[in-house]
Amino acid sequence: MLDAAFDGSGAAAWGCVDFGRIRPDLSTEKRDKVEKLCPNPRTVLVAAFPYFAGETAGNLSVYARGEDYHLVLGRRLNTVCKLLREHYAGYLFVPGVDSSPLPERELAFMAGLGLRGSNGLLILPPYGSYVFLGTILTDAPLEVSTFPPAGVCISCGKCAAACPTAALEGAVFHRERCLSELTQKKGELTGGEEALLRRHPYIWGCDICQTACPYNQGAETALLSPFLTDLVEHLRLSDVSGLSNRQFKEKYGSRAFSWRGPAVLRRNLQLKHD
Ligand code: B12
Ligand code: SF4
Ligand code: SF4
Repeated sequence: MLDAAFDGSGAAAWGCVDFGRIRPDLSTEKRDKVEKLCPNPRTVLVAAFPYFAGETAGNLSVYARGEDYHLVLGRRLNTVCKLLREHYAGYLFVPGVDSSPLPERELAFMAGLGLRGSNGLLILPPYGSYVFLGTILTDAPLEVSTFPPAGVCISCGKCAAACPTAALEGAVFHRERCLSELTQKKGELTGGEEALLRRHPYIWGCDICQTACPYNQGAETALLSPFLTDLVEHLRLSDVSGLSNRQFKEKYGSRAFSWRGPAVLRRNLQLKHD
């Protein structure tokens, strides 16, 4: 039944984890959020959706070039949930993408999906680490996956060596130094942060530790057309200057790079022009 539900959803792999395994890792705040969504959580389904669209130049990170993955995965997971509700009447099925209180990568690793990359990301050959994760939280006692937990990557160290800010330091991730974080940070940046962004090839997100990874060389492309067509690979200052918030939303509201509004993109683009 579950295979049938995920079949055709655009997921390349999926698995099921007992909620009890992830519960101890959640803060009280996150547990409360989970229980608000689903008062008696029993299992979590986790699925990986490839998004690579090929090697092309641009100043937007690859993950943000197609339609916003929150929208795409949201639609796909809703269809899966609809089928599950018909089959398991009386149970709750709650889809989640990114903004959910669930640690999506850790769930994927527990379900035995792909490999644990030293850059912190889930690698799913032949799609590399270019996969988004989505979850379905439920109070249904679904059969949990019996695959062994995810293995580890070849640990070649190329991601850490390529990272321009030394954000990857063994098992430690310095989030505050990560350029993906800095491009998405609202408000004023420090002089040091500005200097880092000036040298950064992207104005939104960062793919450097992914492009360095051997598993991403010749990665297979996405299975879903919203990640392959109508791409925005590059933004110029003229694309976002002079737009009101409303005009910006109309133009780019369905893009993952729009969630912080136009001011952050303008700031990042202006840094390149200074
Ligand atoms: C906050 C966040 C960020 C922050 C902080 C990232 C971080 N490494 O902590 C910022 C803005 C920097 C970020 C950047 C990116 N993100 Co992000 N992010 C998230 C988000 C919303 C929450 C992550 C979180 O803190 N979870 C709580 C922790 C406790 O759980 P966890 O994520 O499972 O992590 C566990 C382990 O994996 C490990 N761990 C966590 N980080 C790291 C880092 C290293 C180096 C190591 C060794 C271990 C490790 O410790 C945790 C406890 O077991 C998730 C979505 C979600 N709800 O999970 C997406 C998510 C992790 N991000 C994603 C993506 C695609 C990215 C970017 C590639 C986007 C881009 N191109 O710019 C970069 C990659 C940067 C990087 N090398 O990690 C995907 C990852 C898909 C995949 N293949 O793994 C996710 C799952 C979103 C999604 N729905 O697909 N992200
Ligand atoms: S996303 Fe960029 S800045 Fe962040 S860890 Fe990877 S290479 Fe470093
Ligand atoms: S670059 Fe090497 S160490 Fe880093 S995630 Fe890829 S295989 Fe692992």
